[in-house]
Order: sequence, then structure tokens, then C-alpha cells
Amino acid sequence: MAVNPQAMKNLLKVYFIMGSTNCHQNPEKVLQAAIQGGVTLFQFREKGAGCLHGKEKESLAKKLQAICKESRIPFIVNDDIELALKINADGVHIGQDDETADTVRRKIGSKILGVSVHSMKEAETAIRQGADYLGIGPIYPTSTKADAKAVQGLSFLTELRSADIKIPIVGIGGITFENASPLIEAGADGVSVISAISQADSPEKAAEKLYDAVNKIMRNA
Ligand code: TZP
Ligand code: MG
Repeated sequence: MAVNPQAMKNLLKVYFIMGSTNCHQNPEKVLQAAIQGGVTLFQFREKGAGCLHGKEKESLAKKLQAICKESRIPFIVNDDIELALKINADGVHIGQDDETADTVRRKIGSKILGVSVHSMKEAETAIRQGADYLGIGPIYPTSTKADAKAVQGLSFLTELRSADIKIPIVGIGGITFENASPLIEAGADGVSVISAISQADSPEKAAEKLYDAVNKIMRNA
């Protein structure tokens, strides 16, 4: 763990994830609007059919990183540790098919490390190996990730919190402002979304509604 857990929890509230293939509009415009609306953390996830590679990928990463920097929103890179180190991103997010968390932790030092987990065993391993937060999902049905695992609803989140696992946790998969509340009530520290913001007519309003939905539950907690 490299980041203060309470600070990490605050960053996870509205975690926006995207790459060029997730946007109908210019990704820079989408990110700017989303930040205006209240996004608290951003992950560059350039993946899937038609995505950018090499220099083009790096160039978009740098543009989006500059937008985040202006607003002091930490910039996380999905999977690509080399790119994260090259451009000095604030952190990385890895899944179970990537390098192990302890290898990545050694490479990135004190940068933020997020790990996707789907079982108690994976969660315990990620925590032991230095994860700052866990990503869990898909919570609801999603069409954004073709190879997503089975929808888990709130069951895994509830299992983790019942086992007294206190690490910051963010849910992902099919989350919108309308279905975000139960997730926070069940112990998540925030919501991560792709399409709810990237494909919205107004990414700003979409981010704002998510921010309000999450904060409303937290204030009442
Ligand atoms: N991991 C599990 S579901 C998912 C990822 C990356 C996609 C989430 O996208 P959306 O559009 O918010 O459902
Ligand atoms: Mg991955």
C-alpha cells in the first residue's frame, strides 16, 4: 500500500475510465466535461477493437494526463506499466491476467496500485502484495467489456466487507446514477464507470449526477 487509505477512498467516489473507443465525441472534450461534473479519479483504458497503439496511444495518454493535471485529478493507466512509468502517471490498474501485484508494486514504487479481483483469495493476495484499492465487478450487466465475468450484484462486495476487509473498494460494470446507491450502502467507496459518462449526451451532467448519488449516501452513513 502506498497511498493513505482514507485519501484513496475519497478518490474512488466517481472513478471515470475510458479510452478512445469508448467515446462518441473527442476524448479530450469528454474528459474535460466529466471533470467539470465532479469526477474524482481517471483511468486511461485504451483497449479493444480499433484502439490506439504505440505513439498514438502515448500521445492521447499525454493529452488526457495534462487535462487531469490541470484539475489535480490523479491519472491512472490500465495494464500498461511501461507507459505509466514513461509518462510518470500517478498509478496503474491491473487485472488477474497482468503481471502480479507484487511485481508491479516493485516497478511503480509509491504510485497508486489498483487490482481487479473476483474471489476472496484474489482479494487477500492483492492486499498482501500491496494494492491500494480493489476493483470488483461486473456489479450489473455491461456491454462495454466483451469478456466480462458473470454479473455478481452486491454479493462479493458484501462478502468482502463481512470478512472485515477494510481496503478501499470500487465497483464496476453497468453502473449509472440510478443504480449507484445500493453499492455504496453495501460498503463500496465509490463507483467506476465507462459508458455512463463517456457515452452520455452530457458527460458533465452524467458525472454530476453520479457524484450526487454517491455523496448523498455517504452523508447519510
Ligand atoms: N470490468 C468489469 S465490467 C467493465 C470492466 C472494465 C466495463 C464497465 O463499463 P460500463 O460501461 O461502466 O459498464
Ligand atoms: Mg488488465
